[in-house]
Amino acid sequence: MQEILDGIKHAILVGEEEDTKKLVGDGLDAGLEPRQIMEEAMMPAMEDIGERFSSGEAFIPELIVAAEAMQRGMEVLKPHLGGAERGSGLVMMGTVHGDIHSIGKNLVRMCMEGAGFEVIDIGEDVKTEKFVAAYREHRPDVLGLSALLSSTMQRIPEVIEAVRAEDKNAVIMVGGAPVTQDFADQSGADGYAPNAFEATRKARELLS
Ligand code: B1M
Repeated sequence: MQEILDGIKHAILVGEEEDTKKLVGDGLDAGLEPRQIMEEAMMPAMEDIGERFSSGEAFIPELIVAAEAMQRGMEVLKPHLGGAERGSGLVMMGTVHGDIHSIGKNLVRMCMEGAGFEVIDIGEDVKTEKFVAAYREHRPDVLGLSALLSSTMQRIPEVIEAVRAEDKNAVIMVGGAPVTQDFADQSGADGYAPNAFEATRKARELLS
């Protein structure tokens, strides 16, 4: 099993999309849980490439090919991400303005869909006005905001304030690598989750 997990991590790191898909499938066939594949192979690969980027050993093209391989692997996992408990309700999510990171948000979306939520994904680099307009149009039960940069997470309080001006009862949850529970509380969010699995649990909790 460890061999498969190591293989997935390596395939993502070197951006081998076909190998990643095959090995994720092999892992599932061998009885590995989707969460284990995610937490013990796929996420560590992204952390590793991020550290290599920080230390100057990897560059943007390497981040991009690793991200593509990660996304292909996630597609294989997607049908297996359903939870035992079914959620219900409409969730709308997007990554804040100035931020094009999509993988974390996509994973949260997949887990929520797997758990029975209907999810409207309004994409990345979403301007505050677009969040408000989309909120007005869809009136989701939960709005999810994602941010991956310490700079762009500063947009979160602004989006929350603007959406609450539209609907003071809007239920809003936030997440992304630099976001913390403290930051979420200070921003006025109703919920925070550190990862996609917790995000699904938190959305259920907020709707119950
Ligand atoms: Co960028 N990047 N990146 N990047 N990138 C980071 C985030 C960074 C930490 C890398 C580093 O320096 N070590 C760093 C940010 C530093 C900081 O601000 N703190 C960084 C930087 C600096 C940049 C650029 C500025 C680089 C440059 O151009 N010089 C640039 C910015 C572009 C922009 O947005 N304007 C940039 C660009 C890119 C790529 C486009 C090349 C690519 C993204 C491709 C894509 O997403 N389609 C990329 C990547 C791949 C990364 C790393 C390596 C991986 C991110 C990722 O996908 N992680 C990342 C390093 C790292 O994370 N260690 C890095 C895997 C993913 C599953 O985890 O996104 O954390 P994550 O999501 C988790 C949780 O956070 C949570 O659940 C998810 C799943 O469990 N979560 C939520 C996320 N959203 C949530 C919402 C919720 C709840 C939970 O509720 C609504």
